[in-house]
Order: sequence, then C-alpha cells, then structure tokens
Amino acid sequence: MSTVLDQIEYKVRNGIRLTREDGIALFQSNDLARIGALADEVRKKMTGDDVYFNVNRHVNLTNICTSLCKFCAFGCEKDSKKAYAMTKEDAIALAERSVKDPALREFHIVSAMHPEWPFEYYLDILRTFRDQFPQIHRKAFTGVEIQHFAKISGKSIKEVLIELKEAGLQSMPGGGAEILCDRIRNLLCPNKATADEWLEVHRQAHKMGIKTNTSMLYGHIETIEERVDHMLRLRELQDETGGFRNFIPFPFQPNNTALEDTITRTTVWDDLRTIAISRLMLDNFKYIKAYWVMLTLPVAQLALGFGANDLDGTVSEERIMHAADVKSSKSLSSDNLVEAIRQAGRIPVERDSEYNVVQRY
Ligand code: V47
Repeated sequence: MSTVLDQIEYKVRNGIRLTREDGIALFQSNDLARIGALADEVRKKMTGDDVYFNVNRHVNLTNICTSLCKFCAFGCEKDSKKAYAMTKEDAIALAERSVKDPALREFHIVSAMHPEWPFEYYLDILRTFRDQFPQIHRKAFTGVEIQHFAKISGKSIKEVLIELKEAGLQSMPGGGAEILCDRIRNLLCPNKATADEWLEVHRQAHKMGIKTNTSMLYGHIETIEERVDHMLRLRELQDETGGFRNFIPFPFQPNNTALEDTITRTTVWDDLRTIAISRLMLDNFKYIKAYWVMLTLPVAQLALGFGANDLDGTVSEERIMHAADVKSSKSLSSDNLVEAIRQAGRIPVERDSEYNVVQRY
C-alpha cells in the first residue's frame, strides 16, 4: 500500500501539482531525508548544479517606524536611543563608499516606515542613485513600504509604482510578506499592509514589468496550515503574473523583539524542511534562496542539498537581522561565497539582479 509520501513523490516526478493537503502532509512528516532528496531532485532538474549569488549592498535609510511589528528588532520610535535617519547626503556618501568596490552590482534599499518623511523623499533618493550610480541595479522598497507611500501621498498603488519606476526603481525585494494571513498580521503587525494589500502591490508591479522577490517569515505563531496557505497564495499569483523572481524563507530571529520571551529560534530541521517544502510546493518558482544571514552559512550550505539554489549575496552591512542579534557576519566576500558553494559540491555562479550570469566559477 502506498504512503502519502509515495503519492507525493509520484506526483512530483510526473509533473502533477501538489495540493494543500500534500503540503500539510509534508510538514507533518518526519522523513526529512526523503523530502529533502525529492526537493533536491526538483532543483537539479530546474537549474542543474548552478548555485547563484550576487554582490550587493544593503541601504536601510531609517529604522524609525510607524509599524513596530512584534517580530522586528530593527524598527523603533523616534526618541529611541538606537533611532537613526539618513539624510540624502548620508545615503549618497554610503553609496559613494560602496561603489569603490568595482564588483558591486545592486543596491538593496529597504527601510522602516518613517512617520514624517514624504513620498517625495524616497523618489529623490532613487533619482539620485539612478543619476549618480546608473550602473548599479536599484532593488528597492518592500510591498509594505509601497503601500505606506500610497497612504501618505494619497495616490493609488499604481500611481506610486509608476512614479517610482520613472524615478529609477528596477525591481522590488521580497520582504513584508511575513505570513499572508490576516489572523497573523492582526496579532503581529496590525499597522501595515494586509495580506491582500501586499499581494495587490506585487500584482500591480508585475503588470508594469517590475519583477519582485517574495518571502515568508516563519517560526513564530503561525500554524503549518498557514505556512502552506501562504505558499499557495504566492503560487497562485505567480501563475497569474509570472513576476516573482525567487522565494526566500526567513526563519524568525526572536532576540531583541517583543516575542523573545515566548518564542525560541527555529531548529535546523525546521529550516531545512521549510526550504524543501517550498521547493516542492512552489513549482512555478525557479529560485529558492537560502538566506545565509539568518540561516547561518553552514545551514545555508546544507539547504543547497534540500532544494535551494541561491545564497543571496555578499550583503554588505545588513542591519535588520543583525538588530535581532543574528550570529552570522555582517557581510561575506565573493570568495567566501564561492568557497561555501564549492564545499557543498555545487557550481558557484555570480549573477546580476535579473539572474543573468556574470561569472561561472
Ligand atoms: O519584512 C524582520 C523580515 C524583512 C525579522 O528580496 C525578520 O532579496 C526574521 O525585505 N526575524 C525585511 N525575519 C528584509 C527584506 C529582505 C532581506 C533580504 C533579502 C531580500 C530580497 C529582502 O525581514 C521583513 C521581515 O519579513 N524580518 N525582522 C526577524 N526578527
């Protein structure tokens, strides 16, 4: 008699889409090795042994935030000791220092929702980056920030995106998705975009030709069913638009957050099965990112055997996760990433933000 895993294996190998029940069964199974091997098989069929990374710089303009999500250690109020807000000159100076590295290809611009900055400020930063550093790709603003811009400017999401695109926006990062379920959002982050609003921002962006990343923040108060439903909502939108570039599972880092006394860090096993299950459920996503900053480099390397095929990037000066005390370093060199990928038995490929190959090692 065949087991649920036998049936899932059969479906995956024969191109039959997995259902919600399959996703839940995968999360309920203890057979991590078998799930991982299946995800690895799918990864190999999709992109062979190539594992991607890019050379990028994070720019977090401010941590002063109107949202103050319970899972976040980065955002704070204006009078907090750790509050900071970059002027345009600060941001330019940071960018000027960063472009001294000739290998730099991407600015990853994600910030908090400042209570006073107008939409025009963000447009101004984008235009300036575009004009002064035209060769560096601008991946900027999560769906939650875009929704915030619409709110503070009185414009529609579409109008905001049109203006951002005109000012130099080239793609969008995947943050702000958290768990796409209003039960969770009402408990953890009631002051920002709802699940439908976040999806609508990405839908509109895709329709305009702006590709976006996506993510899932897991390992806090969500249920397994909510993780699966989250993946299904993304899979559905991807069917509709094809505009998602990759999927990034973020394991919740509780330190310095409002949840630190009640929730412990996810286990390595949960991290690996979540990567593997996302590879199996998200059959219309080419790239699954093992974000080493949160997973730690050794676990990210292991994830390359569980369905992941992207390690994100060199990530210089990451602040959001480091506010939650993650133990990984603030950045890695390309050499570090190449070595880590090789140690995992894979082929390191430096990519640009659009997944064009820069160099295959
Ligand atoms: O939306 C915040 C997550 C996101 C915590 O697209 C946390 O390539 C875990 O957008 N524990 C922001 N996760 C970061 C982001 C991002 C980062 C790296 C790559 C990309 C990409 C996008 O970080 C937030 C939230 O989901 N987050 N706090 C925490 N304590």
